Amino acid sequence: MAILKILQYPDKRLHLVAKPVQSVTAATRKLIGDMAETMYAAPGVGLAATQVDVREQIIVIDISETHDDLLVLINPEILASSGEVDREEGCLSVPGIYEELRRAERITVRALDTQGESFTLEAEGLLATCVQHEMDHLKGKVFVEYLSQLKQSRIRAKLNKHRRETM
Ligand code: K1U
Ligand code: ZN
Repeated sequence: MAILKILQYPDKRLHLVAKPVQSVTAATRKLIGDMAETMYAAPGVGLAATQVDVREQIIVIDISETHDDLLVLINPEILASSGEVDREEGCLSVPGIYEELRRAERITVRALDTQGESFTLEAEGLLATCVQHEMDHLKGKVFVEYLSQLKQSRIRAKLNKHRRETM
């Protein structure tokens, strides 16, 4: 397996829209293994293929503390959602920035697994937030883009300052 480079906001490639996976192959499973390793190493609780510069609808998530509960969603679709909840979000493509966003509290998602089999997942809490955050990445949307223009320009300035200081 390999650790992949995670694109950093405001990289334009984070705004590209991912295409559905036509067939789940050994190459798809290799990419999923690399994405999981990259997510665990970061560390993070989720990663979308868009963040590693691959335009395919693939997400990995593991919200367990023991890193042994990997969820893989290929071509995910939200079938139903209910409620609203405010939760603080972070993003491996926007390091050091945590902001509260309002999203659906519970969702029902249909996706393919690593064998190409369709399954349905009922999610709530952090898992539901994480699935919605990662599905936004597949659509080319980064969580900070829900915030006001003022907040977004402050975030860009903070990231630029941090990058200048660490160059
Ligand atoms: O999409 C990403 O960049 C991953 C992101 C997922 C996420 C977290 C929280 C709310 C919504 C979406 C992260 O993993 S940010 C890092 C993080 O949350 C974390 C890092 C170390 C330990 C536990 C959590
Ligand atoms: Zn993210």
